Amino acid sequence: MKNRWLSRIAAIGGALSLAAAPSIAETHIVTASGFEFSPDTITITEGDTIMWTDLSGLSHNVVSTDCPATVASVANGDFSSGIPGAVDTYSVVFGSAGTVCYVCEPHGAIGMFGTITVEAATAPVPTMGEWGLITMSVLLLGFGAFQLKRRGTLAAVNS
Ligand SMILES: [Cu+2]
Repeated sequence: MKNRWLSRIAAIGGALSLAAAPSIAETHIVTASGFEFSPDTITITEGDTIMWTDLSGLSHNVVSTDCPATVASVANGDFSSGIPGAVDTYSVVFGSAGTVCYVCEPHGAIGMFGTITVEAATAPVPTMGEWGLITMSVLLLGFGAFQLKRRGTLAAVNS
């Protein structure tokens, strides 16, 4: 009887831990390729990072602008990699859903700009308390499986 309850608790715990499975934040690379960003449009998930690379070779930078980005776009102050060519890589974490536009200041007028679409995360990232609950659920699931296996073994011995 006790084992049956443990098994049920373990099954519920397993289901809870699957339901609360966190989405893993990713880093997406956008390369300054010649006088273009590649890719120049990208869709990411809330919490993801964009890392721009190869900014120093042809003196590029990355500055946020209002959307849509155009050849006339200017910095809006949300983020900036600084003086063109000063850094080779630059990263920004996008924590909220929406559309973000950016431009390379020296080359924006010849079309070097891009757009990032940030989609809402499908599941919230668990808090530390939720991680504890998930850990406990996995342990209960494992214990339940162990109990089921042990009962099966005992039944075989007794028959
Ligand atoms: Cu540039």
